[in-house]
Amino acid sequence: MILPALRAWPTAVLLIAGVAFAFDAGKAGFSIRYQEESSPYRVGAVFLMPGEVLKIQVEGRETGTFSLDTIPGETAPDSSGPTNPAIPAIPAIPASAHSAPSAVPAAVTAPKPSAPSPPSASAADTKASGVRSWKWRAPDSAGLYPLMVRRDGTADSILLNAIVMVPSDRIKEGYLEGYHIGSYPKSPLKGLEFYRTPKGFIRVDERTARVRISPHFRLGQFICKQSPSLPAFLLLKERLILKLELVLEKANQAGYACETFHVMSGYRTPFYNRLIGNVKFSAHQFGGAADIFIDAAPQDGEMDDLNGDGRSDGSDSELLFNLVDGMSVNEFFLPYIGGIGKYSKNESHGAFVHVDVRGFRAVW
Ligand SMILES: [Ca+2]
Ligand SMILES: [Ca+2]
Repeated sequence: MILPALRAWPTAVLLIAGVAFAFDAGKAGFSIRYQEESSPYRVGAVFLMPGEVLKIQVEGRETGTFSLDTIPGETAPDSSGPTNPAIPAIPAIPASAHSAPSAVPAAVTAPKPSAPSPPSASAADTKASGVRSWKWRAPDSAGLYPLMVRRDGTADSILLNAIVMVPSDRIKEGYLEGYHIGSYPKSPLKGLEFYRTPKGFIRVDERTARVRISPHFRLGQFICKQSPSLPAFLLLKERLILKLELVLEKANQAGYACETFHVMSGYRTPFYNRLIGNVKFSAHQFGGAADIFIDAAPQDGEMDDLNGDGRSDGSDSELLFNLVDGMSVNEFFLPYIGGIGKYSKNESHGAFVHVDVRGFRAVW
């Protein structure tokens, strides 16, 4: 079931894949931090409640000055820098002082006591580092508000698509603007934040379905399969998007050339989750899970024959599963740890792998 609005896009990907495809991870020359996430991607997304204040920071000790542009919205420089551990207390080193003594052999640099010292942390350094942290207040109306972080004077930038959600208190008898949501468990599983009853939902119409939420994924890929009609509402955790990008990059490095994953199942409403007989606390209901497969050659709606045995089945799922599982040993992957399950082909679905970001390891 493919939404009309999305039909044109997979076709374009197929054409790209058919001609000398080279995977581009889509990373900027710097990273930003927002909510609890860190993202190096040139395109990202963040989901906010009306009026919520979003803090965005350029990470690390990047040189140059940065600016944040919004259309529309309001921005104000964040003056709380020194109190925030993510903002280095040490001012950025000016570009001219990059050959710091510690980076050069001692014999060359051993500074004479009388040698003029490089400029100390001062107003000049602050000017060189510039503003790199902002607070942006989300508007009161639900919708898409693109934010652009730019390294001034360069083409280096990150587009963060801020999407203001519709508050969940507008759900009436299980329906939000006519869309069947159902009802969430009254309290979260084991008190975990991941399973908290959602405060708001992302409204997806034909336009926002096509919005990029990362270099290789669009919002429409995560709509619940309960109905093809729009608008729909969904939940999506920013961390899941980042995890999918990491896994996609790894898959391409492993030789499985693919521009995106086929998301067989992303968000599921409690209504739909119950309909298909899934567990009460399915990670899909909280926007933190995706059932995925690689579908690039051929792009036929089925897992590709990754192991080249002429069949699309559980052994292909196992290869993708092992790839994700193998990432778990890396320290950088710790925030993305979650559930991972492999599924073979049966009469109701093809081969796929479940990944989620529930915060603790679960394997099946
Ligand atoms: Ca395929
Ligand atoms: Ca196979």
